[in-house]
Amino acid sequence: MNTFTTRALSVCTGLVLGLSISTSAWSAKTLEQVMKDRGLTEKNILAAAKTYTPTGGRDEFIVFSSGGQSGQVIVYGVPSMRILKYIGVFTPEPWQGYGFDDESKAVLAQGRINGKDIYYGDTHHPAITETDGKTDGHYLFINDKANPRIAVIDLHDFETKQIVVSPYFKNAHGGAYVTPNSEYVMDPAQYAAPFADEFVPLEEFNEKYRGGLTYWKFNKEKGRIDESQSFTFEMPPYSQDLADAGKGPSYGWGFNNSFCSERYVGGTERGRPPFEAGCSSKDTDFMHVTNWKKAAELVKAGKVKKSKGHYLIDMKQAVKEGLLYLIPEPKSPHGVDVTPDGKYITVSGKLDSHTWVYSWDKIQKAIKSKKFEGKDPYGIPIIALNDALHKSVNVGLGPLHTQYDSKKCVAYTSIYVDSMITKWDYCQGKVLDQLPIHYNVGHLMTMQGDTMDPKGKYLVALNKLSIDRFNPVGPLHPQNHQLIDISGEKMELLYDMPLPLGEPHYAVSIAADKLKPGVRYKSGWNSRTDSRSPYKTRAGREKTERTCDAKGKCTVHVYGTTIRSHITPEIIEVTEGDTVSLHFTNLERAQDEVHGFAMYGQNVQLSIEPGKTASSTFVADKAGVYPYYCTEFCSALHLEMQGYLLVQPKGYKAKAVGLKAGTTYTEADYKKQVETNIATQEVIDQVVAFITSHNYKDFPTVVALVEDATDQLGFAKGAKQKSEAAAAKKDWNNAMLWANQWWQYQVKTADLGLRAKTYLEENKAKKIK
Ligand code: K7E
Ligand code: CUA
Repeated sequence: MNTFTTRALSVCTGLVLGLSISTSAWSAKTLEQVMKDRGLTEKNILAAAKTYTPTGGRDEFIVFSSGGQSGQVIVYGVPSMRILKYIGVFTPEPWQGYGFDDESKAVLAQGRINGKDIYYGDTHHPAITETDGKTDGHYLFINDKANPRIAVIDLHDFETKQIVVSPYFKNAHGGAYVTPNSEYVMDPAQYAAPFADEFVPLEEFNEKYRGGLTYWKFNKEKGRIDESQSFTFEMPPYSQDLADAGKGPSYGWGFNNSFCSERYVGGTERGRPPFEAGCSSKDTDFMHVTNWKKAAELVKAGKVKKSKGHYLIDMKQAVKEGLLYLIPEPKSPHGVDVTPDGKYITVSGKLDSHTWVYSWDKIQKAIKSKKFEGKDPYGIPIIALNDALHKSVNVGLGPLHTQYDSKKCVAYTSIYVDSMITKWDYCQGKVLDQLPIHYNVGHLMTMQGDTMDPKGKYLVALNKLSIDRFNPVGPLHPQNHQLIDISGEKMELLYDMPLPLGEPHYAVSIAADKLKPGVRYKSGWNSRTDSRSPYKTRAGREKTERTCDAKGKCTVHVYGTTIRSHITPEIIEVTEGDTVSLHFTNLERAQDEVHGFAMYGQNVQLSIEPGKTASSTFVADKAGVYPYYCTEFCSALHLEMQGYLLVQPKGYKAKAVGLKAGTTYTEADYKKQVETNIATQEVIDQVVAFITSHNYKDFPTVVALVEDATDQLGFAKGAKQKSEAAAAKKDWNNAMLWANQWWQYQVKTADLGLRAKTYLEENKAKKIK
């Protein structure tokens, strides 16, 4: 057996042995024994069978959950409840290099408030783009409540591409909700504040503080929000809350609720009762009904004025043009949800036990016949409750949010105070089933349950408290997402998933097969702007350029590359005080061959996915030695993927001695290495013969591996030539080192080849010759 296979086998057997020792005792047990040992019931086993996903298995649905105070998005699968990714959105996230590379810093900078960097977000409501009211899986939006912002995430690479800031609001809870063709993203304000960025005393609350609702225009082709075509409705200083867009018969309209329509301003310091008393004294608040389609036409016709660069529809204009109406809704509501057919709108009052079902048909009739019960203090017409209500259903104490089933008329409402899910019929107005939840459920989510195309099957309860559900980890508990089977008459609880990252308010789901994310970028890609990076670097074209301005300020641009297993350049020399701008292009084409780039003491951490170009700029303000390395275990010689930034003191002169390695090599060393390489080549040839004698082209995974292996073998050839050239000059040191490099590429080739061979064997590839 030659050196290579011996080494490769020793690695493999180690893995296999470890596994077999630990599983042999387990696998000998029968199912009954395991159930007895772990105290599992038959119901538990059934739940496990419904959620367990064997190794290599995939989920039917993908969930995008808000990451709450983490300012991120959490991605997981249903029914396995396995977490797949955290997406950095409003908060720097080092694994993805988000907020560390120049490209993503530019995205975060779009979210500055009054010029100040904001390093976190309070994400609440994600929304997937829709086409004809159905989730299409192209983009995801999420809002930041604390700082009134909306982010755009591209689902082709799961990266945040854009952040927009409201020019008027001082926070915004109710975004993001999309209109049926993602024409607009709805984003209502929450706590009223002056639209101007100036001090206004609370005594002038009624006159100068305002609420509102923004319709952000989304450009589907560009995949970006177009701020210049977005418009905002000025609204009374009620605390506008969640929103939803009309669909089907209610297409063109939007709905959002509000609380504290009492317009109470608090002030326990001034001897007044607290907010919670003053904001819940009336029996009803107001649902706001807006006509976005007509508003968009007015914008297009140039009939809406711009203020702070955005179109602003003031209340006077909205009333005059028939764009804004109010309808009483149950006390302190939380959630407004349009039914999949667009005929009804459900609203729950947190302090009521009823969910109210409004009829779009009735609302429309009242608007058309101008039948109003009066006006609010700002002159907005109010439609009487009786002229809008279809049913009011007693669903339980503290109802919050509603989602829909694939079955007609079936809805699910989260019941906060009673800690349960109520399944009910919104056409007939009757309760069908109730299931206890642990504990205090906030939002709930059925599969695609907020679209015109709900899939039923599963429901996830997003609970506010987890108390005793998991192993204790200190006073700050994980959140709990509970998976529920809703395929039958009765709801069945299947699984508890702890989420250790912020309060995940809301989540949206999509059938997994609708998502088509890529595995690599076009070569030299700036993933944040979706265009070729000006710093794209090809193999062999790496360079370092230093330019100085008239004042003697110098900038060093490093155009580098990464590929298994080296960073080019390996030595970077700059002078103290230089601005250093590193640009690395990952030359890999292979799936999952990401290289990281971290450097001592400079806050540099890049994640360079195949094809990506990522940059980092900093001032080398202190002379010293700064090692850098790759942070992804990308290959056997990953640890050797390293280099040095040498920051030389001003006026430094190198003493004329060459670089010296600790070891020198002889002709015998060189010959021994060449022998190994020849033996390794035989293994490669055998593997190649196996692959090419099978129908490997029918397996895209194998085709990609073969492509990568071919690349590596090409590099091996280059190193071999250098080795032979050095040997011809009897430069045994370099001959041996290049021969070793040649072997490194062979090892990578063989590794890929063996992976391809195993894949073909496991997937029963056919012999073709
Ligand atoms: Cu927590 Cu939608 Cu912000 Cu309800 S929200 S629970
Ligand atoms: Cu590249 Cu480790």
